[in-house]
Amino acid sequence: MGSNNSTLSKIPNVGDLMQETGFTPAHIIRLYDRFETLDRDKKGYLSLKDFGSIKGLALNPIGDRIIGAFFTSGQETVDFHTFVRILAHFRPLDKNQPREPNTPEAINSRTNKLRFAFQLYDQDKDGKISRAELLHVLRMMMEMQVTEEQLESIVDRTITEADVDGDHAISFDEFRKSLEKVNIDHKMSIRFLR
Ligand SMILES: [Ca+2]
Ligand SMILES: [Ca+2]
Repeated sequence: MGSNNSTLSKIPNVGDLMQETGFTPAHIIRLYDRFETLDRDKKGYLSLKDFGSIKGLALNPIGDRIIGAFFTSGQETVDFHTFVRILAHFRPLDKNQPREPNTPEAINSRTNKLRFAFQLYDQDKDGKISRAELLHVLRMMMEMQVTEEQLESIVDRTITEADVDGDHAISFDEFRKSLEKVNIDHKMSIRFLR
């Protein structure tokens, strides 16, 4: 336990971080080890290059988009707190732990998971997934499995089915409604923590 406690004591505001993300002390210690391993030059932060060594991401067709999510506010480095906050989106929902009233929504709530997934598509951040944005992501995900023609028809069908207000794009609400029955934890099971 001694060495574990000393890991935790190295992390500023670790109590707040655990509360915000729902990670246990054991999770945080594991993530800290992971962070230190990724930070090969011992800079105290991660750069884009450090993410290249995460195998699960290198193999993920939209791995670049997920890595991009760590750098969303335009900064070029990721500190431990940002690292943990982004990863918290991938923590499975706590089905047996109803939210206490008056507490902020958990990072890994269904809505926040969907928001995270939505912004992987919405690259220009205008709040809508355009046909071109959807086409781009699906092309990455499907790679060689379908022809361009099939891909375009999948995209058109997806937009037609999801688009309620008829602007030929998918808003967050439309996105959420179209994924109502999907198990989001399964969709987001990107196992780069192991
Ligand atoms: Ca957009
Ligand atoms: Ca729409």
